[in-house]
Amino acid sequence: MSEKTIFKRIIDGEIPADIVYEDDLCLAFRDIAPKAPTHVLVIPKKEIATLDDVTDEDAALMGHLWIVVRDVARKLHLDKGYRVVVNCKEEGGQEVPHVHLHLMGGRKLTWPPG
Ligand code: D5M
Repeated sequence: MSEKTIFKRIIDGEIPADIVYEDDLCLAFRDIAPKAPTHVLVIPKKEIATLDDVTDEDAALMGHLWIVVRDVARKLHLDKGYRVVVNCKEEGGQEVPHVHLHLMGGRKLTWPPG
């Protein structure tokens, strides 16, 4: 059996996280290595490794994550704007194999990313 990911351990309460929002379907917590003054990860509680592993049946869940991103951005006063990033698999720069949305804001972000 494969080991739990770090995010599954956060979901299960085995390691601490700075949680900013939680409901039955998802969790939002501050990134441990922030790339912007505000950097939050929004993750489904369902274990899905990558965006490439999302199925049609996950459509409502994935839509919910976007609504949570919007609400967390409002809660954290990112009224000037923000960026949402999903890294997918190796060439996309994904390190943790549990799908997550990066919500970043609090400074002027440059484009394109590296
Ligand atoms: O991004 C994975 C992100 O997960 C990366 O920005 C660091 C963050 N991370 C890793 N471990 C933790 C813990 N324990 N708490 C909070 N944030 C964490 P990726 O898109 O996979 O490269």
